[in-house]
Amino acid sequence: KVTRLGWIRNVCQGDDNLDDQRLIPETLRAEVLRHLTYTLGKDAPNASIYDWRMALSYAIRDHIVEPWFAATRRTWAEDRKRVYYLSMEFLIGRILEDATVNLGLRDQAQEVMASLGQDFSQIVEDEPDAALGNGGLGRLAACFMESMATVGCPAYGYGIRYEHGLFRQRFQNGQQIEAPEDWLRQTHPWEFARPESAYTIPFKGNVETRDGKPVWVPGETVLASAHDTPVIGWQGKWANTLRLWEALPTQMFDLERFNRGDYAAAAEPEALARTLSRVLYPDDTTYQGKELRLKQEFFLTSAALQDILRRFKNGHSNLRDLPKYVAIQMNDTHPAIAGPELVRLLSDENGLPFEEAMETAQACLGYTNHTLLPEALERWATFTFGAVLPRHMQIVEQIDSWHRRTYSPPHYIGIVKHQEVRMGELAFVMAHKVNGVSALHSDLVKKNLFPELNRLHPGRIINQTNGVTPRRWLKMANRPLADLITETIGDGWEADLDKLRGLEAHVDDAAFRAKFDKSKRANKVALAAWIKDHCGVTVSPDALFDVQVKRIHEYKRQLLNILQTVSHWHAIKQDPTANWVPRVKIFGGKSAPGYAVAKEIIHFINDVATVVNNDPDTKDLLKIVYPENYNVSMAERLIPASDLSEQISTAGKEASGTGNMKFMMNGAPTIGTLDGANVEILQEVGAENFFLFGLTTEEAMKRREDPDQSRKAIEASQPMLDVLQMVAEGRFSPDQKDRYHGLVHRVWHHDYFLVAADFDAYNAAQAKVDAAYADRAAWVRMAAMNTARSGFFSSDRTIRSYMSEIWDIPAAI
Ligand code: T68
Repeated sequence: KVTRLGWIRNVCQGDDNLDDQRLIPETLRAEVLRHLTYTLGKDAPNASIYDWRMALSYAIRDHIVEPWFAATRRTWAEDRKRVYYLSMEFLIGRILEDATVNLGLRDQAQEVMASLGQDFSQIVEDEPDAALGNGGLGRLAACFMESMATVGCPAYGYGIRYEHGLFRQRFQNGQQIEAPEDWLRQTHPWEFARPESAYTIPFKGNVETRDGKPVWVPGETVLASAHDTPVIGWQGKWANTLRLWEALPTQMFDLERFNRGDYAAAAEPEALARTLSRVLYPDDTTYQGKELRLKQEFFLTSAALQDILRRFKNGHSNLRDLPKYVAIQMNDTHPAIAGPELVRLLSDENGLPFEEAMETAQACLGYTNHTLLPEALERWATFTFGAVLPRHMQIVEQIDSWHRRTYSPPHYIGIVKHQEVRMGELAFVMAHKVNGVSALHSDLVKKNLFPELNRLHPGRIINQTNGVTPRRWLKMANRPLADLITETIGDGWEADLDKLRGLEAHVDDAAFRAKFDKSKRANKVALAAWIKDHCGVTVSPDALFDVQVKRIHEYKRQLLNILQTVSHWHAIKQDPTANWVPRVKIFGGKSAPGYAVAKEIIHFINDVATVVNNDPDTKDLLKIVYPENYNVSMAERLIPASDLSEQISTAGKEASGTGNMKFMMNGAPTIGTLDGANVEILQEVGAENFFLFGLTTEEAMKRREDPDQSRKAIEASQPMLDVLQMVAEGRFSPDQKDRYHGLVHRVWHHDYFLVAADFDAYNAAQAKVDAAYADRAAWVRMAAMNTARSGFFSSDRTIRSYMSEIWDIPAAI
């Protein structure tokens, strides 16, 4: 029998022979009971599911702390370079089960809780999602944190500890209603508050000149106070820190006003300061020039940079050495104020000359671009920027003229242009590497987004294709398939996903295929029960589960999907006795609260679902479900149960996509366009295992040149004409027949995202899917090939590539 610390020590020393050193369940049981009793002050007979979850979480957290200390000590001892990942979003989801999986304690945890009369899966589901992000960008940051811990890359994630994460979505008469999310109402057991690590963040005021030097005299200050969550990697060999900042007032409250009886005014400074970390902005891929958002961005960035410099100085004195020990990655332009802020800290506060500060900052900074959509590119009015950050406004001007002086661009490239600060250009100029997130996207970043800057700085733009962590998205979310993989090719694939190629040797073995099919069916049966429970719709696990889950956006074309669904429904009704493949169409996703067109699409999908699901003619052949409040934990349930992955964005618009990779790993072939990382998925899996359709990026651009393109496409397609006519007639809105006239009008006349142009091709691809699904052996083979060839999309591969090509950090593991 090995003690807990002894076990952890063995793991830390790289002893992989865990089997005979497993923590014995009696120890874990005692630890859970100890926390229940002494940390929570609860007696077992009176403990609620919440109490048990907290007790188990604390017990599991204890096991993370040892490797966490070990990793931190080793980083200090070896004086290693660290990565600092700056992101306004970390879309983490639940932590408990993921932590037990990575520690190799999942089965023990289940056993122990059963011995205490508790159901482990219920406890897991009691945990609220940490939803500190909107979508792909935030989830990527979370996958990267897990992969950095897995590959042993010393790293800190820096973000904001939003009191309210992404809103909760409900449907009322088919329409999206937003309600505040409240994950911190219950104690969050995974974090350690670090009130001793706090920094003053200045805002506003003005810049004075003293002794010929600029001095920023702020008009307001708030305090950034740290909360640390350890992030444990696979097998607990390494752990890093996610440090989230909470905004607090620098003065608690105004005692004088309080004593005068003016209680509301007395509490004002506190309320004002706290608004900075109150709520996550729910807009993805659109941008609004709100002052509070700029303040949030500076709050995160300044706190992070002050923390980074403090840690650096604790062991080093020459600030010019900063790039040897510090790599700072900007997750999109949201923390792009890091450029001028680092220059300010190095020059104003530490006395480096401007040009040296510039060089040092650049050598530390990297910038990841996640979008080409013009409406998502951050630009701040110089008026707002200068009022909130007066010193930074001066530094930005200085950077702009330095850049022009140093590189003499043939064309005028302004960071400040038309009275706006352009954050993309700023981030580009301040970074030594700029990366896109898929091969296609990185090409477009060079050609379309920053063509001039790319000519001026050849080699600065590189590609880093996204990835996802296979621990959460396969090992944890899909136990039946994970177990089959281990049974078939042995273990070790979790941290070396290319090993999945070993499955290819088995795809022609009928016995293997039967097991593969059985694992998928188990997930579908579980999902069908959940759908019955949550949506009240009965679906058959024998139907094809066709899934599109992601934020609702015109460019992602949920509208194309639902219009094709209408067409399919109509076709079944025309010929009810034909050999139709039963389908379940599953949608999931939120719209930005102010995005009216996206909200209308949600309403429309729900209206179509109501009609179709109540139609006796198509009863066993077509169902549409749209569960409310899609989030990370719902994704973990839906993706493993999917047969078909919908990745149908207009070519040239989806930077990468990461859901596409999760579906592939879980054995769901893609129906998709040549967009984002779909291109690389197609390349890896082979055209015979992918349902490709639609215009290419170039063709799409060309097509838009014809102002009449959508009308022509519609008039050339009888199915499209039929569908639009049904919608316009009010077939799906009998209570308000003209409800979707606007929607139909837009498809006819303002179809920028080319729904009409791609409709027939999509329809044909869906018919191919039906035919393929009907041939069971061939279908399962195709599904298995998707899993087998998904190794490239592990975020471990992505992180190793960032380490060598951007951060210049060698791997420890
Ligand atoms: C996504 N971007 C891309 N943005 O759309 C997706 N934006 O193609 C890509 O796979 C993913 O990033 C990871 O690279 C987003 O998710 C946002 O969420 C966002 C949030 C705030 C402001 C702007």
